[in-house]
Amino acid sequence: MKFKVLTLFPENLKSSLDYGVIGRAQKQNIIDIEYINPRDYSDNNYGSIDDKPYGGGPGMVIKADPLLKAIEFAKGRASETCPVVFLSPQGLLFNQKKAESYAKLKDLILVSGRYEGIDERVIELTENALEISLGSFVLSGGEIAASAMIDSITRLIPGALGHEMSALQDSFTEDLLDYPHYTRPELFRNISVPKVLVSGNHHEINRWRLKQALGRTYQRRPDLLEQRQLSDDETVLLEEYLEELSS
Ligand code: 9D3
Repeated sequence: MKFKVLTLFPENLKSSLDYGVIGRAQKQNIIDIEYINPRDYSDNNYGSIDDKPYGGGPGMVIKADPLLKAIEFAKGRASETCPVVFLSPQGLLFNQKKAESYAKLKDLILVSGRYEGIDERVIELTENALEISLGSFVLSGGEIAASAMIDSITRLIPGALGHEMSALQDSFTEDLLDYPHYTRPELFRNISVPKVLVSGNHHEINRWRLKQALGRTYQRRPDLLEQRQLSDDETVLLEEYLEELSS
């Protein structure tokens, strides 16, 4: 996968992507990250890429011309139908399903904004454009969002995680929150590890873990359950979880 990231602060982004899983994936050529700075496409001698918003208001807006030129440069080095993701608070919500579909692509162009926003005509003039948000909270810029998105996509590309069980485990509790984890000691400040986990009965352990995952998802993220059909077994486990709560 080749990521092309348009950013006014390539060094900020690079510093977070050159380490850990993503750093390793780059060294192994599983992914490649190219940084493109719209400032290099400024049409004036001062390299200015922003201006005051029409209609007034606070902040500055990234100008259409240098940004679109930078996008066209990126597109010239990518496949014809390559999506162009604009990271923006106005975007559709990013999720694991989107990460999985992007992980299959040959290349992906990411545009991370700053300031109050970008000239809307850039989005209108860009083919295969889509706006993506990470959630309902305010970041100072799109770089952190781009870095989070690259991370979540990269770890889904075969080989990026090494031969870990993590990816396998994920599918067991797909679309569910994780079950609670414990390690030694068995008794800590008067709280003991759930008995079933020290029973050695792996059928019962798996049943308990799935029950906890279902129960916690029901309580904390009911939105995730609404997108997911529960099997008969899972329905029984969730009912048991709720019963155990009230008893
Ligand atoms: C007061 C208007 N703000 C819009 C909510 C302005 C504004 C805030 C933050 C404009 C840009 C930004 C920078 N954020 C991103 O570029 C961004 C973002 C985010 O802030 N939250 C979640 N996902 C994303 S993706 C890109």
